[in-house]
Amino acid sequence: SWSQSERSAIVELWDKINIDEIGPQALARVLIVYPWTQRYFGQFGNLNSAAAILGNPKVTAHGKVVLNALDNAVKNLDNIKETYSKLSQLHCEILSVDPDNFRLFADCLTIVIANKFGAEFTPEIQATWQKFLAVVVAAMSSRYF
Ligand code: ZNH
Repeated sequence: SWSQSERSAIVELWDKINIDEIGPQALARVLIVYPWTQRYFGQFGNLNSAAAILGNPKVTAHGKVVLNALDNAVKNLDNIKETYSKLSQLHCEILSVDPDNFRLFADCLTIVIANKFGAEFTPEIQATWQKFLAVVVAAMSSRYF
């Protein structure tokens, strides 16, 4: 459960995030830093270099999809597990995405946010944000067996 200050830290940070900017950067960073994650995106075309990944329109589009899905978690802070139940099942049974990748994505997202907001992203806000993402990662992993 969340304290009032945790809730406002998450919501206030989230309100400042431009999904269309941060989503693509976070997904691109996962694909660059952890290149084995490219295996899930065989239909995405050229992922042969960092520049190709950053300029790939399918990566951009999918980064927006993933970050838009995070909006559901922010809006359902008390019910994140249930909110992602179907999505977790989809990633497990249909997409066969290794759940370790959710943590890699969460870490890259935090780094992109730190890079974007600088000193404004204080250690206290980071701690709360990472707690939030840990709950998201657990929820995304909850239907794996
Ligand atoms: Zn994922 C898909 C979310 C992570 C891989 N995804 C997806 C979608 C969503 C998501 C919403 C869409 C669905 C439908 O259509 O129905 N994700 C998500 C989230 C997260 C994620 C929230 C975190 C947090 N993913 C991820 C990762 C990976 C992935 C990390 C790898 C690496 N996904 C994926 C794929 C897909 C998806 C492959 C499919 C795509 C296409 O087909 O287009």
